[in-house]
Amino acid sequence: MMIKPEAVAAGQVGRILAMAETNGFTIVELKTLRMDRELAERFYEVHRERPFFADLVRYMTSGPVVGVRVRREDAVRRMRELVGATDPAEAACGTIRFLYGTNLSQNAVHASDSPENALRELDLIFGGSIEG
Ligand code: FUP
Repeated sequence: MMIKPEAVAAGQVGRILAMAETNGFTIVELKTLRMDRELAERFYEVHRERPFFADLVRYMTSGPVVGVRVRREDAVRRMRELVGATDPAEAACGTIRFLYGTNLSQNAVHASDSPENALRELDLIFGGSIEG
């Protein structure tokens, strides 16, 4: 998962990490970084043709983000459950986006949507894999 700029700026990193831990995820690796345009474009390349792409890249490069590598059985599906719907206004009560998201484009966190994308995104942020 990744904690997005508005949530980092609002001081919500600790609370979001605590929610992951409380819900059974082990935090394996953390990295605070400022994405440059090239990295943000690669991270969201599936959305390159979408009308919101330029705004998305501008937002994701607007301040530091926190990359979070977690471990858990069925981690991708369960993290997406914990994160909630893309639009915080539609996210279920108690989800991270319900609690901390601002709007559809500033929705507090990113969560990988498949194991394949998780590997690709982890490689972009952390570079390479780790044991175990
Ligand atoms: P999700 O998998 O829930 O993060 O959602 P998507 O992959 O559909 O979208 C990725 C990001 O693009 C969202 F987190 C926010 C942004 N987005 C918009 O800004 N506008 C939209 O209409 C859809 C997505």
